[in-house]
Amino acid sequence: MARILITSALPYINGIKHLGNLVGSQLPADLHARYMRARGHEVLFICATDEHGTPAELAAAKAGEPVAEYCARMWRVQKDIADGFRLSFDHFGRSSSDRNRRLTQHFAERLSAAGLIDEVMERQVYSKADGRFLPDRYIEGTCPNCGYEKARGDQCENCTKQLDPTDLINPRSAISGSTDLEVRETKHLHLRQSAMRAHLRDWIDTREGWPVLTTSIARKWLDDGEGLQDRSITRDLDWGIPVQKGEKPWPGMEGKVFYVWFDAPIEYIAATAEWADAHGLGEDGWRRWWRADEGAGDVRYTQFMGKDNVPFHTLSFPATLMGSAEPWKLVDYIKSFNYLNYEGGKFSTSSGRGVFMDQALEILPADYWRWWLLSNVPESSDSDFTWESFQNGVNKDLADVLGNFVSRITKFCRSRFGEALPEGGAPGPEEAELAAELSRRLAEYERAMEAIEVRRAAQALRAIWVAGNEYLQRAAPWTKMKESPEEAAMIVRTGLNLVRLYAILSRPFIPDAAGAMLTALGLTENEPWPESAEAALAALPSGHAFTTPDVLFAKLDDERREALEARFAGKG
Ligand code: B3M
Ligand code: ZN
Repeated sequence: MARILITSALPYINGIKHLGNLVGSQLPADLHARYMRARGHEVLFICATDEHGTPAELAAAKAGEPVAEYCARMWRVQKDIADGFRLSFDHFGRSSSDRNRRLTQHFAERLSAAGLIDEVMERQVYSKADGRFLPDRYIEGTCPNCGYEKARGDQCENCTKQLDPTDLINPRSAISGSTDLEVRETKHLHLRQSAMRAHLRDWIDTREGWPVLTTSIARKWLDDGEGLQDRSITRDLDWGIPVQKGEKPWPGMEGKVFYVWFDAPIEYIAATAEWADAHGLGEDGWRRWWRADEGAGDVRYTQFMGKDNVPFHTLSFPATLMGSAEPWKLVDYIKSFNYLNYEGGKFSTSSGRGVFMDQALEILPADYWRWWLLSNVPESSDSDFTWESFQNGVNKDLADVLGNFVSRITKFCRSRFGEALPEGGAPGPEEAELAAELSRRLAEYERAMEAIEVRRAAQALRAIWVAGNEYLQRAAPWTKMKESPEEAAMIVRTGLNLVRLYAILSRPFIPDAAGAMLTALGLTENEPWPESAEAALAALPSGHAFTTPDVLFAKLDDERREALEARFAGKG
């Protein structure tokens, strides 16, 4: 048994996420957590809302709410939706927690003591109309790199280039639209990432077996030098973690807060502490996951995120941890994802294009989405959500293959033998062949799940479902009832054991349907992972009672699909 720490990138607080956000971090992280738990490992799965920075302030202002109240309310909304999708976080924290404040200020103090923080007089854009500085998203203008006209002060959404507010051409305030801007001096803290460049490069170069998507992004930043310029870790904002050296004031930095990307990843640690607090586990409770000198040496830590978050996790956050000169646990594996598009374009909140997490759950239960999203995850390239593909995945894989199998075998047994596994007969060559195929497929499935190759795992699981259907079709117990009822009984027993096996193997992907299958068989979620396919085919003995479950998956018909297509097409 191993100890496995899993974090998903923290969803930003400013609104409900779309399906692309879900499939780019939280959902595959949940798949991994569920699988590792099923294999008997000690798993800690952590997520939280990312609550600081300009987007939170802007969204709260738009909602007409004080930002603290806005964040508290949106945390609840996001938590309920996460529950709705059955994301099995051990803790869903908040980056505005007191734990995160203390840890963030602690890291700043350590980095300063290590000589890795410079106090720099910066030239920042000040808006006279708004009476304030305009950091990050408070300012918009034309991207100097690609000419996109709605680039924000921190980054161009179009070409992903990281920007400084003063880089923008034709800048304007995102609050008032005012162009009456001037550049003023203001003091900020810079993290000397450049001083850690060689160290970070060594670390990246020695990460074996990391996905190319992850390391190529990290190397690009290292080589360009772009990501490793010394970057400001503070802002002129009200909302955020006050700049302090540990619990002491930081002279000259009064009224400023840490930059959201400085404190957000620290929340992975802080949320673990929040979790320990909530369970009365004390300081050791979280430190054994995060401090190499206090037991975290044998933890395997995996992070999940979209590709745009990779630089912060391969360079900035490790720089914070390494720079502290304390033995913090570094990530062992970063699984990153490409983007999910919507019907050939981008998801868009502003034009109502694409499906958002709350809407999805109103349309169909979580499992339908989980299955399609995970089996089409943008792993090796961007992928595209289309209603047609979704309809196909639901109708073919879930309804025709898995759902149909479960319904056919349970109904047949009930009508011919009653609701218990029938007695008689002994497995023959057909069953041996089935066992051999399943054991090959099972090994494939396990290999893919261990390696977090999500699409491959989904394919292997689908092939396992198909194998059962084909077996049932070949063995045809309905035609054997007359000439050889014993043999028919044995086939039915094998089929009902397949239902059990499918429930156990499918749980990480479709937990609700798997739960319904187990319940129908009078079993609980504690059914162990199969030792072998052969043993699994005979796990439930004759006489074991079951109930016939309701339809597991309903089909999505053309009419409904067309209505949904129209509803989410966006305005214009
Ligand atoms: N909040 C993701 C985003 O909103 C960002 C992730 C933080 S992970 C520490 O793009
Ligand atoms: Zn650009």
